[in-house]
Amino acid sequence: MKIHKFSIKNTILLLCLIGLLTGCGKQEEQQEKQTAADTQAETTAVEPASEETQEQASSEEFVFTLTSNNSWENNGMKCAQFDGIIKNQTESAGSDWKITLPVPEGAKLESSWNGTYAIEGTTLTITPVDYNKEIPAGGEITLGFIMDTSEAFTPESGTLTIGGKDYALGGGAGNSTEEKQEETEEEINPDAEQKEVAAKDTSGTPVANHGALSVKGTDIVDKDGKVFQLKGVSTHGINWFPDYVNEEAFSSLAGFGVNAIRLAMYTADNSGYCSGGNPEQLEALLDTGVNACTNLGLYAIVDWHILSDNDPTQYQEQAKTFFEKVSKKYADNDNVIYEICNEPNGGTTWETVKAYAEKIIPIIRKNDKDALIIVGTPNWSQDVDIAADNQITGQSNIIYAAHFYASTHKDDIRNKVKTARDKGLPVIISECSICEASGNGSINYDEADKWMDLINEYHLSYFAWNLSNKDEQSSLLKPSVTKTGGFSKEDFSETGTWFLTQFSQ
Ligand code: IDC
Repeated sequence: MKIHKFSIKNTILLLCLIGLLTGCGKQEEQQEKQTAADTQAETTAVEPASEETQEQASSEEFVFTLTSNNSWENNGMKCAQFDGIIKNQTESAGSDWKITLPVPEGAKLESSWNGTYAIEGTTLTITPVDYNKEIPAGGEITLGFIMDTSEAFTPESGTLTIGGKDYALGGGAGNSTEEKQEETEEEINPDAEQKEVAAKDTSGTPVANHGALSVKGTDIVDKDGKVFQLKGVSTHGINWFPDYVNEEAFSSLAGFGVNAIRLAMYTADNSGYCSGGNPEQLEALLDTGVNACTNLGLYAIVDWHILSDNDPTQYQEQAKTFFEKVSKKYADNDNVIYEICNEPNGGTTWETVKAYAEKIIPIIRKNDKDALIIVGTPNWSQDVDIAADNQITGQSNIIYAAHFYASTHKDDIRNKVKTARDKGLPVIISECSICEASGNGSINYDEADKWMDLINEYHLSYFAWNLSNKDEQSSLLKPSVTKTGGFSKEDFSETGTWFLTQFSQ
């Protein structure tokens, strides 16, 4: 990844172009270093390239950081994603900003966000959209774009305008030796940044082989920095189907290729954690589930399953206490993942969910510095495109939920997932099935296959709803199957049988 940092002070025209070499899929060794902490460091660990820069940087009023952390080749074009942050370090709002960057001839924008983008000739102009015309005092705005060019491209000069004043951005003066070295490597091996996907396990448990997971760009990666796909099963509400939370059940699922279990604990509804259920018993049951996963080397999601409590802030205080407790309990477990709000719905906006997440995430982080945290999105975890326009910043290992039920959710939701991914949002399908959104109704195999194509194209992690024999289409077991572990193929329903085929691939 390369970081280009531009510093602006009043009428002094100043550019600090600084490179920070951390790898971005270049070399395996570098990938290993690209841990959550590194990701966090992307925008903070930038060292001034010279004493002169350092002196000037200390009195910066605005700081514009442009990071290119993902690049690939498509039809002979070099495609790269650039993420920008403009920080306002003054005590008054900055307004009417404008960025112009020289770009190579023929450059084409694939997608862009949080700005109005136009390429004319060899100049890219970025101006605000309605909601980010003003950069609040002490605040920041983020923007980004994916651009195709015929040659690998590193922005080295340009102009930033804030508050009606023009500031020229000089070119390349602060390039560190490290960055030059990286550029040379890129020229020699233009494919070096292609993603490496973890190979299918042939022995050992998933956790033994892949260790602590983290989020890198839009992907979940394993301890070796290789793109990793969770193939999981979600329990039904453990409040109602506690008997399936056992090692024998999970072990037989693992035998079919499952590497993760989602422990769904309803918060509201009848016997929910916050609505009449017994919190101690539910916590003990979760613990049984997590321990079973740990013993089997499976990943485990602790799912705060909001549903009829449409808005996660309804039980926010309980959520705070709960996540404080569980993150302390599982701080040393490499296999535990936290899902902080299953499906916000009923008109709950992304702003509300984001504000909730921004309260819960630091509570988890106090105990567990690097576990994956899944954040639900509005409309029953469908609006990942909206979350993509206003992502949670300053945190690492955050991934956003998209859920589907293939008979109901089709191209409309797949397009949201594609849009979100194009905008750089890491997405996880933490719940899905192939029937209707009711959890019942008919199966749509054509749509299910289309979903699976998308899942495989993006190496998305997915979790099949639900491990029970309840008489509804989404149950993975036949209603007649009364055992709660040691499942064989014949025990699975039509839905279950379809998922078994996917898990085994
Ligand atoms: C459904 C169960 C059903 C239960 C109901 C309770 O399948 O047996 O009676 O919840 O409200 C979701 C939810 C998930 C739903 C599922 C199917 O996350 O809790 O489970 N679904 O409706 N989102 C979309 C579909």
